[in-house]
Amino acid sequence: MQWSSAPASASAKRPRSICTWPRLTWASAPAGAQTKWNLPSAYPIDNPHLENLTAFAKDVSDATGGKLQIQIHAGASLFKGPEIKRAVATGQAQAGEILISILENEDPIFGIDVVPFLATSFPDAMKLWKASKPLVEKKLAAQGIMVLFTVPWGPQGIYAKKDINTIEDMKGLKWRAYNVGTARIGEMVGAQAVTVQAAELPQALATGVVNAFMSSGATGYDSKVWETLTHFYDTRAWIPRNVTFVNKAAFDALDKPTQEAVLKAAATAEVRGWQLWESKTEWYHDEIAKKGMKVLKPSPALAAGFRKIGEQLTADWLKRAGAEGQAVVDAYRKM
Ligand code: PCA
Repeated sequence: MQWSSAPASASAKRPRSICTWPRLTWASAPAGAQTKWNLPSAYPIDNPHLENLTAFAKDVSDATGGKLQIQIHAGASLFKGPEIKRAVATGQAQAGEILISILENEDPIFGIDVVPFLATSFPDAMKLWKASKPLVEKKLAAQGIMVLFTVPWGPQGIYAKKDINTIEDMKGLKWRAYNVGTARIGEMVGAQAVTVQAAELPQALATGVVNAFMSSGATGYDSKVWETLTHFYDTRAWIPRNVTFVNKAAFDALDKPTQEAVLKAAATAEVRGWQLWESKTEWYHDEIAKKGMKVLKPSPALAAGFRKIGEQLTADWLKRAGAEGQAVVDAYRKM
């Protein structure tokens, strides 16, 4: 197999049987030829998501005798997080990994994992994925994208530079958001919300653009949060997920055994990824504590205040997602 970014005029001269996708063509090549895929991610190389993606690429290479090489690009080095889905849909990258909830603006179903308190444990987050998977797959398939696997982050807590005992204490914070839901929380608590991708978070903290945010222990650790902030409240409000996907035309251009190797390695990666995050969640909390962060349980007042915000956000989400979203939530609750 080979892929080339031939201009339209050049591809027009090629045989009609080759598969075309905007800006790219995939043509059958002699057996034994090597195919190279690029897989951009927005997260740092030592994050468990990247550890898992690197192992996935190795599994694929091993299983295909090196016929399919997947090059992982960490830290938003090839495309920024919000650009990756489009890059894969248009074939600028063959595969990619994104935080699925950054697509919530496009369709509420992509934000089901970040509805507060809907699924706060790893087994529940897996159930929620199973309930929503057919719809998520269908919506991405309509854009020429095939889902390979999904992997969670750690549960989300609040980082700050002072005691947060009640929701009122969050007023006026410079609140870093990473998707629609976290921006909305910032607005609801009277903070100044600004969207900052994880790759830019260390700088936003260092320069004082933000002084509070919600995320996992891992992203706090990756951002060396202890250099600027002091408190982490383990609210376990939701478990966001990343999804790794592939341009369907690129996948279809592979021979059958290579396709099977990709799917098998993807299934293995999903299991390994969930295990990694289950086992590392406490580790991250311990590590940020060792670096000097106060890792705290939310006070009953803060927890209650957050529940209320969660209820409002859940109601908003259900309204936007309509009957389709309600059906997924009903299916999840029956699991
Ligand atoms: N880390 C990513 C998304 C969720 C998480 O735990 C971030 O903060 O951008």
